[in-house]
Amino acid sequence: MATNAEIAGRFEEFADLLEADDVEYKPRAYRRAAENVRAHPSPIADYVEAGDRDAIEDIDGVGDAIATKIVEYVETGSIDELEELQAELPIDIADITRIEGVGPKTAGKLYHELGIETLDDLEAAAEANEIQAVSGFGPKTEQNIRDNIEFAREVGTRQLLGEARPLADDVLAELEGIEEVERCEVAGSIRRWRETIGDVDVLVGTNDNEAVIEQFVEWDSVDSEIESGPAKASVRVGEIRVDLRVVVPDEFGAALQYFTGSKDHNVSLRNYAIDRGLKVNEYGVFDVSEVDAGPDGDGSDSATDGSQRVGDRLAGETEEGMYEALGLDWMPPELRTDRGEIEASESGTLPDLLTREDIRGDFHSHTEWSDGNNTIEEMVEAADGRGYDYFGLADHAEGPGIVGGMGLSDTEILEQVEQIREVDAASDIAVFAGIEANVDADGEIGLSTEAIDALDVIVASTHSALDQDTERATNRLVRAVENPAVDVLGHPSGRLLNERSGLDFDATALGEAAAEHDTALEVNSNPRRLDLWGSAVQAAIDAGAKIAINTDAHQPSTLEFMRWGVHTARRGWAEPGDVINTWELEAVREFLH
Ligand code: DGT
Ligand code: CA
Ligand code: CA
Ligand code: ZN
Repeated sequence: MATNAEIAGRFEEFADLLEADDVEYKPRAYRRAAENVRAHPSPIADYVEAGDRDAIEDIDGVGDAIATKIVEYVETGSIDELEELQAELPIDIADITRIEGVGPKTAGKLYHELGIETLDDLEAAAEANEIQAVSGFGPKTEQNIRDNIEFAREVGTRQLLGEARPLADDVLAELEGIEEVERCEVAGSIRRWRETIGDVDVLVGTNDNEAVIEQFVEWDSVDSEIESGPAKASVRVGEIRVDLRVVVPDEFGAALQYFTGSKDHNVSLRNYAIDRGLKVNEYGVFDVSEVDAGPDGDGSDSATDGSQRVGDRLAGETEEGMYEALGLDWMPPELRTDRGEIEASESGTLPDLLTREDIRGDFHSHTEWSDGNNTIEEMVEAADGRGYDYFGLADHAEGPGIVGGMGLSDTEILEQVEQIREVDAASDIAVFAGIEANVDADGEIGLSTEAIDALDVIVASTHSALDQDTERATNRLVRAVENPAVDVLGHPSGRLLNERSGLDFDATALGEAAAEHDTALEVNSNPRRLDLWGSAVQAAIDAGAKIAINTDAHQPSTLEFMRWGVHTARRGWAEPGDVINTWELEAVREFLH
């Protein structure tokens, strides 16, 4: 059945193709619908199945015409009108528009002028200098296309964590329901909470492979079987590939360690073991000090058969036992990226990572005052319902990168602050009056002194000029962080996963400035952003900076994004004290002051 993400994807493609065809207004309506469909908390296909048309039209931005198309897509797997448009403009529009600076209109023009349909066509035309000859394009545009084509190719193949992880949770629930399954766990990048996922890996410990594999491939949600064998099977669920591996319960811990990766972590761990006369592979930890180093006894990685089970087996049933046999403390999967975790484990200095339960609040959310869907009261009520102690509203201020009329003027900010004060007085939790200001190309934020004085929280974010070089970008972000009015630097790079790479900057330099000026750096938890990300968080914390994990929610349901933000901060070695959302209200007030 079509997922919300797939439905949203169809409308995004629709919007792009209409725009490429120079149609006005409609693309914007389709994009808005796509965004709300993507963020909708329950499966829309269920409404279609139940014939609940009202529930579909209740989704913001979905009217009669779009609802009809949603029903058509869920029931038939395609939308006639979209297919006609695709026939008229046979462009791989999602691929081509992933190149920064190439939007749907440009893609349409390149198709009409040069017959470009695919990324390959585009690359060939750029190499042959054909693009700069088209009117409205120049050598700079052409060079930009050459520079970005590889990024565009690479990102098309990975899924967002926010889309893949809920599926992985469903797979686990399904496997747990199979009687012959003794143990099961996700592995691979999904267990490490990487922000994008190549495929979903799951592992089962059982004494009856056949029964488990049979029931797995027959699961209702499976769209097609890719392959299956005696100890593994791969299926496709929607756009996501799921790899199942099946092992005996006694080797579950070893397999879990191996298939969790990362590959770099495993390579370092193997070398660490070899130095100590041990061998680690997907079957266990073995003492090979008494074993002749045969052709396969050298700790090589070709763990494919029983010849890998050599020497005395010291561990393998549990993952904790695997690390223990190597003289190491168990490491949370988020840390397994080969950025010093093995050394820290050996010396007993692994971080005491923050958890979901440590979070007491959120500093960055939106209401209908700008582009959010709900009132101030509704957002605060939802935050209260999550058990938070404090909650910050930060609607968009007007400024560079913000659609005209959507952001708040200084006067409107003062009006909104008054309303927020009223809601705060009537509410059980502390409500911060905030704003999301816009960092211009030079790092200035352009708010009036009156507005700055009236506000509790100023989140400053970049929404424009995202193609600056590293030096300029770093200077700009440092300048914003140095501004005494700024409390939090919002989504520092401005990247959109699978869409644009955003600013490249020096995370250590930024972290040092943030530490010096008491400005927190945001981990924006929106699964399309996850900005900052693991390595940048780690560099910032090492430089002494504090982190704020924010959902940037535009409706109550996306306060749930906190899950992605917390795990991303954990990938950056964040301990509770590093993250201001874990602090008590008084400490937070002082930090914001
Ligand atoms: P992905 O799927 O691209 O997001 O990334 P992973 O990390 O899930 O990679 P995947 O699915 O190819 O393999 C799952 C795990 O299996 C990986 O994290 C570590 C382990 N693994 C796979 N290939 C190798 C290898 O050649 N050497 C070692 N040491 N481990 C490997
Ligand atoms: Ca994987
Ligand atoms: Ca895999
Ligand atoms: Zn925002």
